[in-house]
Amino acid sequence: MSTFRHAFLAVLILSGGTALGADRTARIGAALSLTGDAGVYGATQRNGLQLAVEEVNRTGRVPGVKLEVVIDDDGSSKQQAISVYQRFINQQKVSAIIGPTLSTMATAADPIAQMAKVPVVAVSNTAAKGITDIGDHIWRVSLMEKQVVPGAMKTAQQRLHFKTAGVLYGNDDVFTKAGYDVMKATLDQLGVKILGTQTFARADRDFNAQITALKSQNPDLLVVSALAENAAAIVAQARQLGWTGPIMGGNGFNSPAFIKNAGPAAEGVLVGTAWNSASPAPANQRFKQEMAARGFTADQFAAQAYTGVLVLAEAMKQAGGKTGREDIEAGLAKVKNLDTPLGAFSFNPSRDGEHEPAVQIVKNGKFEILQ
Ligand code: 1QQ
Repeated sequence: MSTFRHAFLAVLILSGGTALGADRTARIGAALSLTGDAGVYGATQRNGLQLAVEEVNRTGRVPGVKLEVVIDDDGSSKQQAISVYQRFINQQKVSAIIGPTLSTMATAADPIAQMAKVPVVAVSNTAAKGITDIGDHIWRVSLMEKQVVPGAMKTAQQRLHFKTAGVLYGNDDVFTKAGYDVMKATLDQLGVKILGTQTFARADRDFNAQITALKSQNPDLLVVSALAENAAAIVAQARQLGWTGPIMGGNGFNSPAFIKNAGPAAEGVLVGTAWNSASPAPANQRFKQEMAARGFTADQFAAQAYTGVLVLAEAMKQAGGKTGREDIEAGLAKVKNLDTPLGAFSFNPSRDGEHEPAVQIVKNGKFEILQ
């Protein structure tokens, strides 16, 4: 396929709704994994972005400014993420970038935005290292695993009283490795003995050897750091192999696609989450209603993407409706206690997001927040 045709097929421009009297267009590039093994995340991220852009434009949230989001697919690949960033920065001349979906792609592509002084708002990267520490142009909405996992594991331990664990993690992905580091540190801190640790690669489909090895050590809990596709296969295979004990996952599990693909094996799986879907706060209820009205699945990734657009809109508002790269950056620094579906959102001095996390369990084929 020619590059020319590819660009037309891959790029989707969202600019729904028209603000009265809008005289400036702020173009934002969103690098999402729409195909490849992280495609399940990108699909709902796109829906969240679309809803937010429509709302911001319809309600005239940034007086005098209309948002336009250019969505491009990174194919769940580092090289493609770099190309998408280069197009955003040099051809489409975006004011800011949202994404990319995975931390692995962010570590490869964000340095390009940093060098070009283009603000990036990460909406799903959870690795502690290699994202906002790239430099002062990188911001993030998504909570890191270290902000979510310790509390979630503590809650799980209070309920399940586990004393030992077996751990399985992907060792060729920035996020799954970072998630493992936090899980290990937390288990140590909680006095849970790790009886065995096994690894896999993103391309693996058969986890029988690793699960059998862990099961033979008879731990109280199985802990897994994996992306959604691998997570579903691991959980399904663990149940097939007769693992009846509790399973706790990391952020990769937070997609409804994990539940769909794992089927009944997903029941009872626990995972910490950045989105309290049960929050009665009006911003969250409105978000869920509007998603449902469009036939979209509301999940954590959609809520974070939606929040990313609100944060950028707020930054432009704080910048007095200016939409230049530097203006947005100055505005981002002023975002504080923003009302979002994730709760009251603020950035800390390291440009990482802060808000309340939650814990969820799979019940009857759906995530349910543990109260
Ligand atoms: C990361 C993640 C993934 C699960 C996001 C989809 O947390 O890569 O950082």
